[in-house]
Amino acid sequence: MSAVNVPGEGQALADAVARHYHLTLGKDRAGGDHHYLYEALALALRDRLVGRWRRTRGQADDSRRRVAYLSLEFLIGRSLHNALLSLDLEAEAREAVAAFACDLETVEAEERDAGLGNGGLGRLAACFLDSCATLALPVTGYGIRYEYGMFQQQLRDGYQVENPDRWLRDGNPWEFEVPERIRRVHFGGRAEGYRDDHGRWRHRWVDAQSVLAIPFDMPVPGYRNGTVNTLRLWRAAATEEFDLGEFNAGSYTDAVDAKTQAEKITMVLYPNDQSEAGKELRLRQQYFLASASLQDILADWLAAHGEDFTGFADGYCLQLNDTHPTVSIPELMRLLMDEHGLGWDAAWAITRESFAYTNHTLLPEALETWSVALFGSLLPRLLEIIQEINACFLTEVSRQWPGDVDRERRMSLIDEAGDPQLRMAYLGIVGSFSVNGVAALHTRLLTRGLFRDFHELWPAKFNNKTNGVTPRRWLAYCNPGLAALIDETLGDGWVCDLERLRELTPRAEDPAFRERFATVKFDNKRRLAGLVADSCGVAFDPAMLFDVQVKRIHEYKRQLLNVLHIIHRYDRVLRGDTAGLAPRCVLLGGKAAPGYAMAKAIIKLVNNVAAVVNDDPRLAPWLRVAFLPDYKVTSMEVVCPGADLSEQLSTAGKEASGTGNMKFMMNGAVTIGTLDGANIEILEAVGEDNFFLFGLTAEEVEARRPNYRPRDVVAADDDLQRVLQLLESGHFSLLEPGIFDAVLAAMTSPADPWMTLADFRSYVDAQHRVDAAWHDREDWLRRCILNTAASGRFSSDRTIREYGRDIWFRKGATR
Ligand code: 26Y
Repeated sequence: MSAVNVPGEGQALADAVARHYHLTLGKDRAGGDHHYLYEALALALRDRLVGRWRRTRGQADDSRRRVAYLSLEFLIGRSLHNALLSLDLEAEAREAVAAFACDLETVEAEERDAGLGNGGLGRLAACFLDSCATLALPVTGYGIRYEYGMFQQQLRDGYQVENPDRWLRDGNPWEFEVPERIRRVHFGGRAEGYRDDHGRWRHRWVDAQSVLAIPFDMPVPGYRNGTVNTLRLWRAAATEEFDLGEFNAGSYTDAVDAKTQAEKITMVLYPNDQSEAGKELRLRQQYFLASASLQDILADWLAAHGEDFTGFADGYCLQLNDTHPTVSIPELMRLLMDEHGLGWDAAWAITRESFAYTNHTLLPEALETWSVALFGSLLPRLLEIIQEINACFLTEVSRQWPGDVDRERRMSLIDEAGDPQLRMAYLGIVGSFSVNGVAALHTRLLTRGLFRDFHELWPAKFNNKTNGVTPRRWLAYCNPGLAALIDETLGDGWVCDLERLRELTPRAEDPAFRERFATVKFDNKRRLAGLVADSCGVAFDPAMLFDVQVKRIHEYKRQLLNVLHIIHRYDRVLRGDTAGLAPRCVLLGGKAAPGYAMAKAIIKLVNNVAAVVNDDPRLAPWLRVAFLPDYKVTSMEVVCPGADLSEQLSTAGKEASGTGNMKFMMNGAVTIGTLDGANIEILEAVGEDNFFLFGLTAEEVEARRPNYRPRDVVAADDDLQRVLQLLESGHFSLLEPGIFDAVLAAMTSPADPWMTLADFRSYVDAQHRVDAAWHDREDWLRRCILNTAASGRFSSDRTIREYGRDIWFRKGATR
């Protein structure tokens, strides 16, 4: 990571910042406004990216397959430091802003997070773009430029309150509008058949309303390699002639109304992580992204190859980030057939060989379905195409399994039980040449469960791509202390070759190295304690164990298990049973979907427990608890370097992969977790001695489910009884009796899908092992170092290489 400073570069950057500050923004120094300084620095860096961007486009190799990564979410966070790191200009930028009597951190704090995603899936897309650019792969991200990103979370009396996130209010210096590539997207109307001039039977979409799609490009810089890729985000706007037509007809207000209707499409990100809403506007967003992006891709194809689409699938791979953009499959069919005159078979062969689909969840409530009636009224021509795809597909099924009507019903793209529904995941499978899960267990569960029939039909289509995270943001940038220590120990080069962290393994035995690692961790804990003090008003002592769980709030992630353990600890201290306890600061954070009552109750519970614990002086030496408000990408950049213990508590078989787990590991936290998602691979990489494992396995969970009796579990466990008693007695809800009744009822119900109480004992025992391990400081440090050393596999560079090798650039394609 060592800075290779080009002579004069520092002065050039300082001049550029001053020029933008004074000339582009028209400010003088007297104002001392940090925001303008941020903008000036961003513009100066952007200038340096633009030439590389042009060169990257110019060097596009036509013999190489290009990839479009289609995603409704890109959770990119801040861009300034990422640009600095990529361009290797941090020291120069520090000097440039010092001329304004400002430090770089203050300037960076002026940037708002681009919160264009909910959680894991959206952040994964952002990490992938970083790896693609760093590996110089021709990958373009396509997404939506939401006017309002993920809501801002506030806590009022311990309850979550949502505030709109107008992240673009002060402008976005990183984006370029590209008006010459505006597209037109249609909704409504009807499909009709007609005979064309050559007497061929064709289809067209008539009487539709159209909306403009305006692209905004964000640069995606590779790490010190001169590559700059593109993230193209679409904004919706009303068509001019629509406006004008209404205006001439004298109905100005109707014209304004049409404009707001059109713009509504890209107004707001749906904050429902993993729970299907079935809202028409959401379908509009999906189709808007699909149609605009495919038109954009086809325009490039046409410019290079004309109307000959024979090689299209060799030229492009279209990667679907979950089912959200899967309407792209029938849309490509429509464009090829209706707009470009291809026949069904040719269009289908191209489509099927172009798309690849990634599944990110096993939760039934997150599997997208669309009412056939709604879909047909909004996208009538696409419904026809899907029905045709389904008819052909079911013929294939019946050829394979003659007479197996039950299988046909199971596999149909349309669920006919009740109000007919389109099964988007099945459409994704049928219309793609590759289907992947995001961790080994997840892929296995998919092929044995949800997608079993499809796996039997096309076993070769299915593959696993275990997730990863970008070591640029999640180590080099967020943990400069550790990065410097690694630089000094291994030399540079590890940031793009993360397996080299393995070379740290023998250093775990070196007391001097352990001490330096400890110093870095302590500094990071101080920084995290500062964040907690500022945003929660709770004092965390960096000498105590920092125990952290940050992620979306969801029952399957079992923040409740964490709370039960906190209450158990509280109870022990009050009973004077402190033998062997490690003094802990427990931090939780995350957003609940606004309509998810149980998740919101869990937030309130954490806050109430925190209030009781923190107010009791007897607990001060043993336990502090805080809930970090408005958890986002930028928070994680401070949280993961400062954690000692990473809580990964999902019910086995429910978390597809997890990626927060990888960020903590990379930064030298030890995991306490279940055998779920990528935890399993983390455990394999680091070894059982360096991972606190607990809980039922996925198989055990399913075996236990039919005769699960939480009351028996409680009866057999004194600690759990006391914990539940404290909850039931209203000890944590004195002012609002009964507010946790629903939480208690859910946990103690035999139908509890998450089986929280089933894992309580095993979890508490694992926590005791954590305490014991903490007391042997040298041993603990050894574990931390070994976690970082074993984290190389979880670089998204490795993941992206695998996507490249097996999916995007696969040789001798069975495609
Ligand atoms: C249909 C809609 C309501 C919906 C919106 C967002 C459905 C799902 C989602 C988000 C899913 C998601 O974030 N899944 C996560 O993907 C990560 C990246 O692969 C995984 O690490 C994580 O385990 C999984 O929960």
